[in-house]
Amino acid sequence: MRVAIIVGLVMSSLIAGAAEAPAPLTAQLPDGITAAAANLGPADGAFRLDVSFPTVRGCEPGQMDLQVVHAGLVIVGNDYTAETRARAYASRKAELDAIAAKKINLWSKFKETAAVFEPAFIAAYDKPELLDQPTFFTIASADDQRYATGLQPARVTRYAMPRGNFREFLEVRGRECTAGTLLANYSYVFLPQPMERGRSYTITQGDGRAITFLFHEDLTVSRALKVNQSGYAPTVGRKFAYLGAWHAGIGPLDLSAWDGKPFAVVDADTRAVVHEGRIALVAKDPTVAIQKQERSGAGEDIYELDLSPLQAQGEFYIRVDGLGRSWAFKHHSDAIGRAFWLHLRGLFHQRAGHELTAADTGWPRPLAHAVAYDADYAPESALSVAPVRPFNAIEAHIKAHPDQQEREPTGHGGVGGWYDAADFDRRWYHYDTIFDLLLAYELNRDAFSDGQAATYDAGNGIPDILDEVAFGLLIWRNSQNDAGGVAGHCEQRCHPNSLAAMPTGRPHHDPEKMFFSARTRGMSLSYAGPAAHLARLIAPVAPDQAAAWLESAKRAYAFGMDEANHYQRDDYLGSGKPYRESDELIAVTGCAAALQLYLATREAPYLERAIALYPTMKPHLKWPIKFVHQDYWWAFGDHPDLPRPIRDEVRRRYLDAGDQVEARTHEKFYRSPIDQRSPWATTWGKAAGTPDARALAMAYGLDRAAKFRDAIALACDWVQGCNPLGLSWTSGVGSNYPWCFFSGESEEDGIVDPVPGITVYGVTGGIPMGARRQGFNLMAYDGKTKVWTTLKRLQPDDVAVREDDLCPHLPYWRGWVMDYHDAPEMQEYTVNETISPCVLAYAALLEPGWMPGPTLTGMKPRDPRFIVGLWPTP
Ligand SMILES: [Ca+2]
Ligand SMILES: [Ca+2]
Ligand SMILES: [Ca+2]
Repeated sequence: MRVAIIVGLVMSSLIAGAAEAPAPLTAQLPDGITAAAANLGPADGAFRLDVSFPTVRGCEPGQMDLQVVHAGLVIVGNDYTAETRARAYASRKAELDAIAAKKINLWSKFKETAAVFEPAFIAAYDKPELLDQPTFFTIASADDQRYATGLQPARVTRYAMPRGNFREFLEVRGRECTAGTLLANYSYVFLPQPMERGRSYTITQGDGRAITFLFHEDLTVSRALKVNQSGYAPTVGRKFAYLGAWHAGIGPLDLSAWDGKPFAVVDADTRAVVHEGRIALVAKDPTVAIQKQERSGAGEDIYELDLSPLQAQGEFYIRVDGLGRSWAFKHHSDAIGRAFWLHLRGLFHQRAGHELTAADTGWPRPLAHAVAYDADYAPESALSVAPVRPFNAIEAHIKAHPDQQEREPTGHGGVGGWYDAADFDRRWYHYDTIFDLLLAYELNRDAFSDGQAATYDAGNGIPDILDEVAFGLLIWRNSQNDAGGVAGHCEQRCHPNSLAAMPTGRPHHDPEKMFFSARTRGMSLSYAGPAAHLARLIAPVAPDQAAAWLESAKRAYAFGMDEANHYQRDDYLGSGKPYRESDELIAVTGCAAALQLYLATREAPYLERAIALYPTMKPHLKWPIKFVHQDYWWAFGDHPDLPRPIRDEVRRRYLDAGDQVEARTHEKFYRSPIDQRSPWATTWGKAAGTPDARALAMAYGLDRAAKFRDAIALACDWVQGCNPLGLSWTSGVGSNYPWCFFSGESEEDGIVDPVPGITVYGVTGGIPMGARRQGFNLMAYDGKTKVWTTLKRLQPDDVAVREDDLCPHLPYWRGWVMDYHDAPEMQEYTVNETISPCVLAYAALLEPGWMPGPTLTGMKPRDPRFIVGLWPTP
């Protein structure tokens, strides 16, 4: 670890951007405000940021931040990670240089370096203790006479939490990479006098850092106001913004002064008021009981701002006297459209085995993983796990076949499908994504068109959302063998870069080969259903392609229905254990495939087979396979040939599920469809809310009830900003989104603004161990006693901490760690758990004929100065 090199990508880019002039305005400025005083962000991007940003002086850009809560309270952010590391290195330079010069293996060097450096860092990390002392801060104003001479705060409290990762050259990797936590300190500065509209204030700290900002309710965002940062659909009945704030580490911030007070919805261009309402209390610090533990849900008193009566369409913000404004949002079909488009982009950016060109995206990347080889391992599904897991199976296969040849001469068997997550595997679970896209299309056919996604799929006559389905299925079609069998897993022998062999974490730097799993009956039938479904949907516009998909589906079905092809091994890969592929998976996917082949061909034998298989399918449609929704298409639409009893039974089940989920959106909380009384943690993407909206979308597809559509919209609101953190959980969507998540491509593409369209797992209800040790406290590990010791508490004494690990007591939905190194379970994502459920939810609300405009299709990475999420709100 060469600790001297610490100025990361973010910092250098911020410096580079600082000299540019602010973008031109489209909106009128309020009287008496000049553009220079306001320091506005751009108004002409896909999301307008023409709100006032603070101006930082006296420290490295990016290491300081200011967030306004209301006229009497601002939150000053300070990050000392980089300078502390530099001082720590200087304090032990001779020892660290000596270790660096040693001829020992890299892992030993890493450990020896850490043993010297980490205590030095902890010793050097002293500034934060000043950050709750009123004498450390002076607030002055050139245009508010009350502050002419500079005043001290009435009160200051502080809090510390991780805000991302920094980058550093690591010899153990031989390159710069993400190495640790950016430690953010937040000082809650209670002002001695409330700020006045239109005045600028400078807070100067005892360490020489200073930050200047404007207070004006038309230009200054209050972080206590939460909106869907893309916006709301005019066609939806239930629309809300929220007011609430947590006094970090302490409890709900008292906002009762605004209870019953008016709010205005203001046109972002003309500043005309288009709607007025009154702020109303929803609940005082409501509790949740997720994981059977009753605790504060948001750490807030939650107030609502009812936007349901809003009639005007356009781009607006909410304004509240003495508080500030919200982020800009649309009340227009584009509000749904642009979020839908970006979620679909998330899949496009996860596409495997092909190049993303600069013509198609502002985040291009080269070709990778276009080749796949054959191996003989069992693909994993919800109903089958083999005794040897795929990584080990592939490793064994490589050892046994050192002369591995490409599967086909052209070598393009690896094209198609989506990277699962930060890793590059394509797997059976991705049929959930196929399902989401097919359902999206079936729900709302008139909303989807060719050219809508603005990629190279434009102009082929096929609605682009179905091109995405085709791309997802292509990997499996490419795996199809002469007998018709299809693989269900395309994997490598290890996670990317486990062997430290990649120059960066980007896909095209991955030297590991991809291997198809064995062709099994269950996987072939899993493929046959959606392939036939796709063929049916594109037949009117692309008959040749439809015929090819149908022919492939028929062959896969024939393979899957033939018992002679059953995959079984007496001694699976030398494990000494037998393996036999799951009969349950065959029953479930066989029935679904037969039904889809019937709907595509109207050939009676397929229907007869589907009806015969239904009784064997039904008992398996429970957890863990429930989420595959294999029986849904029996109930969707009104096919007179399908037996009425089956249709009614399936229909009832999905409507009941939809009713249960819809009921949750009436709880006195943020109206998400998430079960706030669930016995399970909100892991694996459930925190996004949109996975639960699948049940709503399916119910909506059956009876078109407005209550289901409205509840889907509330799920969209939750994931895009109507949540305690006021955060959009999707990169590129809205104003305030995660910037540092578990994606080698996004982290190492040289672009600060993250790859768009990625919805992270989010809050899981716990604080990951790594963040306890390096984010909320600084702990050291004794390799001899194997004990962790807290060397430095990062929280002040007045923040209640837990006895066992000194971590703060956090309300459930505040346990947010934007540090993928230490909290991968929050900063991971997958195409099927987070991205495609968002596509589906927004697709259900999309207006017929919607097309993106040029600011969206031409979307480029945001100037780092305006990446709000670099400093999350505590
Ligand atoms: Ca994976
Ligand atoms: Ca197309
Ligand atoms: Ca990036």
